[in-house]
Amino acid sequence: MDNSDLFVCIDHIGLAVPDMDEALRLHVDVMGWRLLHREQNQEQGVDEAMLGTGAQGDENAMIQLLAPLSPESAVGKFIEKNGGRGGIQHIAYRVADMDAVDATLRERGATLLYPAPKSGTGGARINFIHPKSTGGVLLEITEPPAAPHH
Ligand code: MC0
Repeated sequence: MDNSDLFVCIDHIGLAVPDMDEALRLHVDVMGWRLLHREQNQEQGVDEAMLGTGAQGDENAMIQLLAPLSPESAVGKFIEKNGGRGGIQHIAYRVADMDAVDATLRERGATLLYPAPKSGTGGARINFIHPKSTGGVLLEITEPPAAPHH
């Protein structure tokens, strides 16, 4: 794959939040972001809210609020390690062809977490690159469903 075909844009920034209601008050009522989508993803152990702003064109990055469904979930552990506070849990890069990008990244030595993509927001196909192989930032790769949710 050519490098220019690898990532389309930054799809979203995932913020771990200890309390979803409080986080929505801050981001929607104070900051003026719009709620685009709500979902619970049991497999990932998250209650999530996708937020958009401005014209929210196709390649505008979104904010994803992630509240843990249990303390043992990835987001629950992240918050615990962070002294009970929220923070940037991951950055998600959008791709158009998950299978091709997955294969290219593996060829180049990246450590993908899942052997095959799992289900993400609105039916997206997602995988992650472990923070230990990215200089400390958890990276998500996401291929949105054919009809995006915003
Ligand atoms: C852990 N570490 C992180 C991190 N989580 N560093 C940066 N960002 C994070 N989010 C660091 C720890 O501080 C520790 O560093 C080391 O990684 C521990 O790695 P580990 O032993 O493998 O352990 P865990 O248990 O902390 O797990 C980390 C791991 C996990 C990335 C494997 O969070 C995971 O499986 N994440 C993928 C799934 C996920 O995050 N789901 C939630 C979003 P030291 O230096 O102390 O060793 S779901 C989502 O986003 C969906 C719905 C969507 O967008 O569609």
